[in-house]
Amino acid sequence: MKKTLLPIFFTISTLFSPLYAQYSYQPTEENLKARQEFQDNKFGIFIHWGIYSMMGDGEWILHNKNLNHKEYETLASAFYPSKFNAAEWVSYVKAAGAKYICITSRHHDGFSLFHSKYSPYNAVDATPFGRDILKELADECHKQGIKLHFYYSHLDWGRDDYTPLGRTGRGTGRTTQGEWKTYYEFMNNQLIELLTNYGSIGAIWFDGVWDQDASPNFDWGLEEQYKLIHSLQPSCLVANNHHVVPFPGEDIQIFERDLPGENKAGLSGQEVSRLPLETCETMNRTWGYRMHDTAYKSTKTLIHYLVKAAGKNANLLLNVGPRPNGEFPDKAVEQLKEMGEWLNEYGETIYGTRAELGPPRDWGVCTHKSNKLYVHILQLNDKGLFIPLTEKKVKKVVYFIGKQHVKYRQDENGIWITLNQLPTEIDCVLELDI
Ligand code: H79
Repeated sequence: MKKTLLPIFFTISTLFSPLYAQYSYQPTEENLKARQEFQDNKFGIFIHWGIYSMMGDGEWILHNKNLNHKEYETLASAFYPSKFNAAEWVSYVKAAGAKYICITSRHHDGFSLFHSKYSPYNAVDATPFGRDILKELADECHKQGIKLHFYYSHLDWGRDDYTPLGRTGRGTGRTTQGEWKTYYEFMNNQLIELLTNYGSIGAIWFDGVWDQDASPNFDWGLEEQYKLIHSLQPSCLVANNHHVVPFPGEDIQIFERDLPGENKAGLSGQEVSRLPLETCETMNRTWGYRMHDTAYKSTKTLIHYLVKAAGKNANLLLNVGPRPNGEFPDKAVEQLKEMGEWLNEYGETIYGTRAELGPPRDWGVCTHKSNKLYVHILQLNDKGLFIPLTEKKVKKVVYFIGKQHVKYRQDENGIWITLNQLPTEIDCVLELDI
């Protein structure tokens, strides 16, 4: 049996990823440790910020409106975020109970939010503000004990050496074609800067590989790039939002706007791997600041999303799109604070836990940590609850808040719980001693 499985495996992997079939990646000890810490952290804040924020219409405006990239680039000379205060950003993130920040070091428009020797189109050299946003943020994160991750776009809508043109950014007025080689070197040089000048970096979060979907044999040189990252900082986790199953060299698997295994937004049909997982989502509808997007999800919905993610072994990376002046939008600040208040009370049932996976439960999810199992009841119009828990012997069931005892009975099928009253909380958590 084993003899036949091997060739099948190789055939499949060769078919689907011809470029990576030969590459075996062995993560280092410190990398494996960083993965565990990443999973323990559970909650991060995504920050989409750049010169697009000034247009108040999201980070895709250059593509969406087919703007001329040279005209667009002049925005940089008006970028003066007078209210930018890294200490304030980090304190909002801490107040939210989040443990890390992932910020757009360079998005698809190509503008770098950090000082780069390899392109003057950056926050220090191209703007009157003249400050290295990432340096100030990194210093503050390290000071306040928040991990820092860098989003980095593989795709670029303005450079002529991002070639061939992909599926997006075809209307930005590029007339000449450069050499892929110089673009690849440029990216790697910037990655060296990001991993050398800003202290310890928790992850590099790539995005944009899907732009070359139409050329399946397109060689992004990921293997070498990932090796470069790991050689500079072995504990830095490599993530890639390519919307397919992870490639060798990647340390976590990410999902966009969906919980692992779900595909409501249409970007996540891929299988769920055994790597640590993360899903990113917006508070309103857009990533970059969009002035007319006031469709914020309720705090309850956001907390439910965090809990459901934990119940699927995934972290939540929740986005904020700061205003062009550098402030977090008021609504974002308010909701982050409310999430933090909830986590202050319930954090023990989220941080450091792992999912107790089982058949999907329409009422909620379960997480566990050492000898505690946490039953998160998100929606239940009944006092009765059944969990098919057979391997673990339950010794006690109490409400997590108040520690009031709850009646239960365990038999060979699982555990039958009878709640004292119908749940009304955002998340009614039961604590089971096992
Ligand atoms: O940074 C945020 C977004 O700007 C970026 N990722 C998040 C985290 C992003 N936005 N959309 N997408 C990624 C996915 C884009 C998918 C599409 Fe397409 C682009 C749909 C149509 C054009 C991919 C390429 C699927 C078809 C072509």
